[in-house]
Amino acid sequence: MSGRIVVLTGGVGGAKLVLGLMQVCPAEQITAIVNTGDDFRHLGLAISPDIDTLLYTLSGKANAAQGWGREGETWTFMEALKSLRGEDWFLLGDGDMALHVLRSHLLASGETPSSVTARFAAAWGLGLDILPMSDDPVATHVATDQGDLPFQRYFVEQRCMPAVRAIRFDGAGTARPAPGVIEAIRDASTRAILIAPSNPWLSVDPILAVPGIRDALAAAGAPVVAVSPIVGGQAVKGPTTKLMGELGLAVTNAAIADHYAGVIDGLLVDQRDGGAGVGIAHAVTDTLMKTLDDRARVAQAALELAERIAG
Ligand code: FO1
Repeated sequence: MSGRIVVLTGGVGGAKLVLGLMQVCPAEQITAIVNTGDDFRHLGLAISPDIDTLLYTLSGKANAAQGWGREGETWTFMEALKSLRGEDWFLLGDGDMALHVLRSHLLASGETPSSVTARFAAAWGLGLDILPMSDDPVATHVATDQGDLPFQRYFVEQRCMPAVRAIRFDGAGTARPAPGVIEAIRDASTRAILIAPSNPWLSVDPILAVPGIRDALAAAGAPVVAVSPIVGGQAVKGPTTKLMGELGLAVTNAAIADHYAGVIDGLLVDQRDGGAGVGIAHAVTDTLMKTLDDRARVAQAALELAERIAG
């Protein structure tokens, strides 16, 4: 089928779905809109984890078991950093450092995050459009029982242990959608807009918080279908299950559908949970993505649900 596929993604689960999409439709038809709320400056470097996880995953360089960084990474830089008593809570592999150093250099030279991301995607021959949600800084912070934490301090340094009371996205109010983001959502040739099974509160909400994006999705001609991050009554990876409990939410697909109310037209749910209480158009499949075939199956099922909704 022709037509553009737009996918909103962040984190590890998101990258898996995009890789699945790459198996079922030409890369040139895919536009990924990526969360940049995880971005932060560390040791003077501009770090953009969700962009990098996607670049590594789609280029076959990712450390799949770890979910971030490169397969076969070496750690000479970290050993030297530790010997100098540098901050060592955030691990920067030797190969990974090339991304951070080059990105930081290009940004300092005046390039935009969009331009740098497109340059890296082209260098690795990925073929799809990878768009940061915004070229303006947006920083996810979590208010916890241990105080206010920038995202990486919560996620990595504190290993998501603090109880989350609230989440905010500093800079979102004045951030503009990156070039191409609104255009892709509104494109008449766009036949489906997918929200990957990323953490809705931590990885998708920052994208929806950029002024103009939520409204564009709500008004989009193409159906918007989310893939639920819940499998068998809990989220597969990361802090989603714990976070939902802390936010006073039941870990159900009904809660996911409620969270995306007004934005999505359909929800793809796992066969272990079924569609009870979802209330909007939905489809049921095995959404556990362990193998490449799994990822292709989930991507295909999401596209078929979108097609059914487009009717
Ligand atoms: N996640 C960790 O749990 N520990 C790390 O030391 C770590 C380093 C790191 C370096 C570069 C990068 O792009 C991602 C990195 N991540 C690490 C993952 C990062 O915290 C992301 O925010 C998560 O993938 C969630 O999106």
